[in-house]
Amino acid sequence: MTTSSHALLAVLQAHGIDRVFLVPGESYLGILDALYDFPGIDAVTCRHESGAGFMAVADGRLTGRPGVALVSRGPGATNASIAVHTAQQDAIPLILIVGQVPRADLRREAFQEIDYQRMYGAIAKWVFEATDPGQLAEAAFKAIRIATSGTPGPVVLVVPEDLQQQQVAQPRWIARAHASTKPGDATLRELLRLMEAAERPLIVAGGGFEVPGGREALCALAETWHIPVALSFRRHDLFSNLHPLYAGELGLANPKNQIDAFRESDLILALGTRFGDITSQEYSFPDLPRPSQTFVHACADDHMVGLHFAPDFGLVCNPVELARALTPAAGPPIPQARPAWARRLQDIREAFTAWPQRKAEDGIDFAQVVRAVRQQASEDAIVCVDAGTFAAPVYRHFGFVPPQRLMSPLSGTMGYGTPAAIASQLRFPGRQVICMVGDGGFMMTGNEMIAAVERKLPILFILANNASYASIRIQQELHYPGRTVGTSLFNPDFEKIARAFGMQAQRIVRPEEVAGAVAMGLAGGGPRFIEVKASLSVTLPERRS
Ligand SMILES: Cc1ncc(C[n+]2csc(CCOP(=O)(O)OP(=O)(O)O)c2C)c(N)n1
Repeated sequence: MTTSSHALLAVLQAHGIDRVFLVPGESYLGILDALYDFPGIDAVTCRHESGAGFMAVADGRLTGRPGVALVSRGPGATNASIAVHTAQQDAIPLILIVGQVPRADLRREAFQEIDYQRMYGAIAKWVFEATDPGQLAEAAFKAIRIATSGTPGPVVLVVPEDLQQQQVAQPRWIARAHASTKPGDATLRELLRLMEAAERPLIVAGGGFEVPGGREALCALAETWHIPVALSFRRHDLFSNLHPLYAGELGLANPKNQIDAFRESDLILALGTRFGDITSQEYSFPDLPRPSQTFVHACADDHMVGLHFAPDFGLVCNPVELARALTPAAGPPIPQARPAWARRLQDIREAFTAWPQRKAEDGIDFAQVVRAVRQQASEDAIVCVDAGTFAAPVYRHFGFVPPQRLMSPLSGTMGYGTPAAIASQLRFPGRQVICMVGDGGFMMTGNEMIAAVERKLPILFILANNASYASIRIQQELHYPGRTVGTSLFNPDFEKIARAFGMQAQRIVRPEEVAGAVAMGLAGGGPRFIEVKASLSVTLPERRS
């Protein structure tokens, strides 16, 4: 016999979960107490449930296992909801464990009670409120299965406080990996025939390749067939951005000539991607509902295959296995027109991603900082970015080369960057972790930075201080020129804040200081902080006079 909370944690641990992120609460004291007996599970204490949730989302992304966050009922659960939404949008496995009022008080509008089924119903893959202590181990098992299968995503386990410490049988729930799925031989032959014939094929690859061996399989497929690769929204780190076959990311700011060129493709292999609204340029590429190209859509989630675009081949399968099955050992014949096609897409991408040469009068052009980071980052650096216009050069110009990683929220949420950096460095203590964050986003979850000091994590935090919610200010200037409201920021002394946290900190105001500051910041030895007086004007649209 064991307690119900021990049973729950034992199932999580048996599935490789070795870290949880939490803000404690009286509603889950029983689970916390059981955690005391699991020294193999690192409990990371956070300062806000959004921080705990974001760390769990980042950890889930890096491990492929569910990230786990534990939060209290009511206020804790509502604070954590931003991470549930992010996990859903980003397709990241997440388990959020929420304490709950005792069963006797359920649905009586008790203190801090919420009906989580209703609250999380629209954003979680599964919400389960236990009514019996014997259910916890099974619920943990199902949570892992559901969070990691199909399109990965968030699940919420709700545990009333009175059933957390009851005696139950030892758990026997162990998930075995499912046999991998790939199309039958006849379909594979047909696909190979299409790939041999296509003059202007294009691979659009997505998060399905974010698994061990996925990047290698994608690269081998592209190189063997000499097919250009476009990556889905913010999946820059799946394929070398410097590779001649890299055609670019389908994101928020593609130039028209690039999308026009993509339209000229005669075969699209959409592999491991949901092909959602941003990747599809608001459902305008390819043509909807019937693409003009031969359209192959392969995704592990049957709900996603053909959801927006009617494919000629809709394949519910493991995209990595498919890529391997479509990569013959001997190089296949390549149509003559293909090298010129690949070269054309490469030229467009190179022109678009060339570093800008701008002159800023009111501070440092943050693109310069990103460039210095690019030049000095290690080959396996993990770059964590928050939401904001400061991050635009990261997406457009950085040029990620695996195993470098880009940790950035597909959901576009502010507040992700700092917690993601903590989780990344905890997961990979030997890798360089760099966090870039705006003054807006930093004030949302920057408090989590204290964990870097506590645990001596050598993260480099770079804050772009433009005294503005500039992303929104830009939109205001575009749509309501000269009428800005609510987007100017009155800021504290960030350098002093970082020092007060116990970090080495530096403020830079001149372009000449950038390279040296980044070098110092990457020197290691503990967390370091650079506040950049960032130009606002270079990011704003030109005023029409
Ligand atoms: C949690 C959250 N709230 C609001 C927004 C809307 N939003 C997107 S970017 C942005 C401004 C970001 O400001 P800052 O962090 O200073 O970066 P900047 O754009 O100035 O570079 C806002 C308010 C959001 N994406 N996420």
